[in-house]
Amino acid sequence: MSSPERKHFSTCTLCEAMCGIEVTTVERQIISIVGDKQNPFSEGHVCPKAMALKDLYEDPERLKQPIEKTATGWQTISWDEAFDKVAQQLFAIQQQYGKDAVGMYLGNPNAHNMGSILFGPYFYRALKSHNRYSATSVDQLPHHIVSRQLFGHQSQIPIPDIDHTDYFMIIGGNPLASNGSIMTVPHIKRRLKAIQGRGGKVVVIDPKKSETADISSEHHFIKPGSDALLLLAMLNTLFLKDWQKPGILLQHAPDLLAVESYVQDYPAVRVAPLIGMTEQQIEGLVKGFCAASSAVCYGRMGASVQAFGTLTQYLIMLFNMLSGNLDKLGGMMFTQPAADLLPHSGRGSIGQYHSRVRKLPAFAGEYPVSALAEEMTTPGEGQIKAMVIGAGNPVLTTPNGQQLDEAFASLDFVVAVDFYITETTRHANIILPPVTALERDHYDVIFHNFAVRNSTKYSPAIFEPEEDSLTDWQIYLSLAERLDRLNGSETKHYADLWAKEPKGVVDDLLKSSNYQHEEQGLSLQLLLDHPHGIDLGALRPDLPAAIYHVNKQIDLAFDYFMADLPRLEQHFFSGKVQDPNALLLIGRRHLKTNNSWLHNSARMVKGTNNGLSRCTAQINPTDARRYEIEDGQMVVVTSRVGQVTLPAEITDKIIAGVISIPHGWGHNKAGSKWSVAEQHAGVSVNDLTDEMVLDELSGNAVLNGVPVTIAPV
Ligand SMILES: Nc1nc2c(c(=O)[nH]1)N[C@H]1C(S)=C(S)[C@@H](COP(=O)(O)OP(=O)(O)OC[C@H]3O[C@@H](n4cnc5c(=O)[nH]c(N)nc54)[C@H](O)[C@@H]3O)O[C@H]1N2
Ligand SMILES: Nc1nc2c(c(=O)[nH]1)N[C@H]1C(S)=C(S)[C@@H](COP(=O)(O)OP(=O)(O)OC[C@H]3O[C@@H](n4cnc5c(=O)[nH]c(N)nc54)[C@H](O)[C@@H]3O)O[C@H]1N2
Ligand code: SF4
Ligand SMILES: [Mo]
Repeated sequence: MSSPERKHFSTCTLCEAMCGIEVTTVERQIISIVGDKQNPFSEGHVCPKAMALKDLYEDPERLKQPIEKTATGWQTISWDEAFDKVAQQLFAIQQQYGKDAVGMYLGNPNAHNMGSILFGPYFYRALKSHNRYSATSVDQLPHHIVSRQLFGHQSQIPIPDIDHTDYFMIIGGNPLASNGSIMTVPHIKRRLKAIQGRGGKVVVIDPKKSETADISSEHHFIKPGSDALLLLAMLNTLFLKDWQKPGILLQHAPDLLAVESYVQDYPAVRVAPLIGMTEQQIEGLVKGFCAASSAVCYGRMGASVQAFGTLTQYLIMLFNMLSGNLDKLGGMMFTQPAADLLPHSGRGSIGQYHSRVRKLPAFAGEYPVSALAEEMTTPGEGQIKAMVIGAGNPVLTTPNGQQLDEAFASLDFVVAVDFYITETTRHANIILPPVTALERDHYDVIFHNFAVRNSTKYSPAIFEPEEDSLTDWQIYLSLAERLDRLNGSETKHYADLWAKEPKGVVDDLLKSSNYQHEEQGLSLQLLLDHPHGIDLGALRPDLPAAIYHVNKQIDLAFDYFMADLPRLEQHFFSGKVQDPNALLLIGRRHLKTNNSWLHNSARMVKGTNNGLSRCTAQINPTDARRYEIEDGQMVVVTSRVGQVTLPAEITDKIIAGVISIPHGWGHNKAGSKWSVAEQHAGVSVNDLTDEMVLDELSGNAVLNGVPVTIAPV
């Protein structure tokens, strides 16, 4: 008799949208993955990537056992042997060179992994190294700093109330491809159309007419990296026209109107030529925004990961406040998550200590990842001699990847917690592979905090763990316990942690929430009884409760943020001439990619534009004529740090003077092991991005607006 089919209700963890999925299995096989129509949050939505969860699960190249690099190649070893060896090596290196000699890089998938979030910290604490890095500093670091300063907690980030707004301004985000970021929002297209359906507007500001711009009500091209200027001019216009209406927000931020004095020097007429817009366009944006009964200005990747990313995010928040749209229905709103980690997590320290070589400030215990290579290669006390990589591929995802690749090769010891041999983990001496997402319990401890609607959902592992398989938290806890023992530290608490598991922490958090469902308080058990999740309602106005500062007031921190204005002046108005042949490099995402690591799924890499690989250099027809480049022709792109050769794709969707190359490609390094990805290698755009150019307020990398030159091969 054949085994029966079983249906499981779970959650896709690949991007931030938290789509509910219905997974059909027979024994340990996945038959199908479709959207869970009964999930109250995602209502059946999934994107093509959901099927990649199956591909990942089935991938014959995915590691399931620890492996060790030996003279004769990779050898499988037991978990115990692997843990012992790793702990002993890290301990020995720290004994010899000091605690900071072991560095750690944490990648993006950790944010989607409740085990790593809740129990990973035991391992970092056992390491006691200052050399901690993560993908945050190639991504959302500016948002954390703005929220830390204004609202008192790095993760208290307000979210666009997309379902109630009448005017949605998107600066440097392309949610139609990314499915939203710092805005957990399944069904984005439907929700954007709904804004237009109720007579509202979706306005996109982007150097490219992106997929989102294509369905917008208005799209305005902007010169990469100049968004801070646009925002300054928008604020200037707001005061000039006397359109400011902060209303009740003045009670929470009494010095809000003082913004006027900082933006005086930025009238639209001064700024317009530098950003590639007209005065009329700028005024029109402000007018439309202020005339709407509710409006929200939201900036993401393109606005954050550029030379003035932190200033831009700050000015966006000021604009929302001065137009009266913070903490208002249809504006930027705080969330009320059921399992709220924020009160139990670090509020985010700024510049408590500095990196050894370049003296860059640490934020929340992490240095900017742009400093990682130099910390490995510059001799002296505190030099990194060994690295731990957890769910990250920084050789492809961080600036000057080529240099970082070489730096990794110089280390004494590398351990990776990952299930692939990637461009980065190929440097490991030992790889510790956790199970994939569908084989572990899941609660979105981060993304409920960023969701456009309050909801709660727990997804137990779909499969019983395979024999001899471990999840991330079990790996981290095993290492932490061993390290603590070697260091002679207290280890009594580990027994409780093993028994409690991350899900026990989630249960505690749920039980401490004020939410009720059908007259019952929330708990893990209640969520297990409601496998599609539970809707907890729309976002609610939440000031001043949402503020973590003791005085319950928003701290506008003018001195901190406006201190960046002289640098901005210098950058844009000093008369410094740009290389007339430079194009400005920006990035892009495709619906079927996920940073660097879904290219081993044949389903995700097939079906590309014009028969070209997905990794093309998009340029405007004007630039193509200027440099005598034909569509599909190979071109060499050069920056201060490196050079890549890839096919050109000529499109008038991109503004002249700009070139777009996606990240996460470049699967052509000897020793990585994902054969499908290697057939679609592409090149790594981060061989062009510059680790020495930073958003100086935050130390965030500058991945958009990088000057490059281009020539046909
Ligand atoms: N030029 C340019 N560069 C960029 C960007 C850009 O827009 N332009 N975007 C930046 C952004 S926003 C980000 S977030 C970073 C991402 O940068 P990273 O986080 O460094 O890279 P990922 O490609 O996400 O790599 C994730 C790795 O984790 C592994 N993995 C997946 N799931 C799990 C898991 O559950 N557990 C463990 N242990 N491992 C797992 C995968 O096999 C893969 O090797 O890239 C950044 N880099
Ligand atoms: N399919 C898919 N989805 C993903 C990911 C993925 O790799 N693939 N990655 C996930 C991750 S880790 C993240 S952080 C999110 C990111 O999600 P988003 O923030 O939506 O990022 P992108 O899709 O890269 O869109 C960035 C947009 O900014 C524009 N841009 C570039 N430079 C500038 C500039 O200087 N100014 C302005 N105004 N615009 C600019 C680009 O043209 C692009 O349209 O996506 C997540 N979702
Ligand atoms: S949008 Fe796609 S990748 Fe993101 S959670 Fe939903 S199904 Fe997964
Ligand atoms: Mo990201």
